[in-house]
Parts: sequence; structure tokens; C-alpha cells
Amino acid sequence: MGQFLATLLGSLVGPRELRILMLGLDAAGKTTVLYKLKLGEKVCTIPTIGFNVETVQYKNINFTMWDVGGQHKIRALWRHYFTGTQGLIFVVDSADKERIREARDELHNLLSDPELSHVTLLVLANKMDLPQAMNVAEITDKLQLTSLRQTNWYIQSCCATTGQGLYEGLDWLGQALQDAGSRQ
Ligand SMILES: Nc1nc2c(ncn2[C@@H]2O[C@H](COP(=O)(O)OP(=O)(O)OP(=O)(O)O)[C@@H](O)[C@H]2O)c(=O)[nH]1
Ligand SMILES: [Mg+2]
Repeated sequence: MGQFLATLLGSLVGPRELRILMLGLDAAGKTTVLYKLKLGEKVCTIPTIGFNVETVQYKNINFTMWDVGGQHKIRALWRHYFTGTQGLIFVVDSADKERIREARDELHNLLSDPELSHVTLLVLANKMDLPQAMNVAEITDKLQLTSLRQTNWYIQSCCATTGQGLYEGLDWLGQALQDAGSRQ
């Protein structure tokens, strides 16, 4: 009944707007995620130097997604995109065992910033199609997600090239941000 009323209300008042920031190490798959959601296609990407921004409409929500390049030398620019962020999507290459600690450090560093301290966090454990990919439990452990001060997080396994898992992630994010909004 609650969901029915939410859908009815949504169709009367128009889509909800959410500002989402998508970060993660270079080559994690952020741009691939963005354009798979936007176009429904696997696009050929080149490393992002600045940012890409697209609005993805899904279930009466407009997710405005900011995808910022993750190369080491340009990570200092990430903070310029923090203001107004409601949801953070942190994309991880699940097969990159060598850099998972680097990913952990970047994530914890991000969440220590006052502007992101209350953000709702979705971790996308990407590239699950690769044979050497770590599973969700291993990535949760290696990223030390359970030690985060934020309680509002979720980890979703996915494959950006096929799209598997991406909408499940958006489902969680949309619902979690709705719940967070109704508590305020
Ligand atoms: N096998 C596999 N490859 C993927 C997947 N997602 C992305 N890739 C590949 O990973 C490479 C990097 O993807 P990008 O989307 O450009 O990575 P990014 O996170 O945007 O990188 P930066 O822009 O440098 O921060 C590309 O060759 C993608 O095709 C996936 O789910 N599986
Ligand atoms: Mg990119």
C-alpha cells in the first residue's frame, strides 16, 4: 500500500531529483557504468580527465550522476564535486587485488570529509565477469566497510559491460535516499 501510494504520488508530482557522485580508482569502470545506464550500451571509454554528467531516469527518479576521473594525479579534484551530493557510488574493480587497499584508503578518506560524512553510500563491486574477481564478502572485508561511521551503505556486485546488478544498485540507492529523506 505504501509503495502504491508512493508511486501514485510520484506520478502526480513528477520525478524525484537526486544528485549522485560516482568515484573510484581509475579504470574501475565508472564511465562504463554511467553510459550503460544512460544508453543501455557498452561504450568504448578512454580515461576520464574531467568529468561526465548524465541524468538517468529510473522508477520516477532522476539520478543526476557525476562521473569524475579517478587517475591518481586528478583525485584532488574530487572534492570540488562534493557539495549537494546525496548519494555516493564508489566503483571498485573486483578483480584488482593489487589496488584494493588503495581503493579502501581513498574511500575512507572521502568519507572523512565533513561534506560527505552523512552521504548514502553504494559500493559497486564491478567486473564480476572476470574469473579472478573477489566476491562481495571479500571486498566488504578488504574495504573495511563495517568499520565505517556511516551506517547507510550497501555493496552490490555488478558487471558494467553487461549491466548485470546495476539496476539492483539503483533500487537500493533510491529507496535508501527516500528513507533518509523521510527521516529528516
Ligand atoms: N571485464 C570487464 N571490463 C569492464 C567492466 N566495466 C568496465 N570495464 C572495462 O574497464 C576499462 C575501464 O573502464 P572505464 O569505465 O573507462 O573506467 P573509469 O572508472 O571511468 O576510469 P577513469 O575515467 O580513468 O577514472 C574499460 O576497458 C572498460 O571496458 C566490467 O564489468 N567487466
Ligand atoms: Mg571514466
